[in-house]
Amino acid sequence: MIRRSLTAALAATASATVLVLTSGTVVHAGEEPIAEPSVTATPAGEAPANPVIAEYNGREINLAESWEGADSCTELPSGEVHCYDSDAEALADPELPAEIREQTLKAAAAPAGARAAAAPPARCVADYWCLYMKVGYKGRLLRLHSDGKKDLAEWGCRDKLSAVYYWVGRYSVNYGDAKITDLRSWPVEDRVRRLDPPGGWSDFTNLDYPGGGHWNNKVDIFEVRRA
Ligand SMILES: [Ca+2]
Repeated sequence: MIRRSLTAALAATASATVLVLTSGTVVHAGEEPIAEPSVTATPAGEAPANPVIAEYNGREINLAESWEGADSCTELPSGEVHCYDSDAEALADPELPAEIREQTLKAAAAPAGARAAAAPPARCVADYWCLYMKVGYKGRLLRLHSDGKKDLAEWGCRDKLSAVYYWVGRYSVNYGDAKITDLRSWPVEDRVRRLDPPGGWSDFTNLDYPGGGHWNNKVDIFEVRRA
């Protein structure tokens, strides 16, 4: 918690000014403030060094280059990534944990009224972060599960994120939160925002961006934080 509030304080303060932290520590102008290690992200316009290689229709595809027509992709517990042509195919993947499949099917089978309140939007599955490339939970969908920072360039999703949903199927799972980052060039600070589940952000054009504007098509790093 201390680390998070320190980071927030740093993020809120321009690097060029003298920082006076609540602890009394003074960081002089020109010195590097102590913050979280910066994300090793792909420079804009360059091909990522570690593109995500996924399995799609029995072959390997490089997501950083192209999704090659895939409708959605899922990060599986094994660390493998599978891509699909349909929601049914994604749900039927034997590598998707059975509890997640059961929770998702149960919500889909609920009566319409209850379903509207309880079920995740199209193609999202329980206990996953669902990242949509178009507003209104549309477009290509990336389902992320594992803890940590994802360089969206490696997934072919940089500057494309338009909506996010996290539906809690099992409250025993530590769902934590997520952080979205838009990398900026010095001296402008990277823009960071926390997303607190459960729930969704259906339209990033309505999500306020620091200093004006919105978050649509800006996210470079998506960090899943379950710890
Ligand atoms: Ca960006």
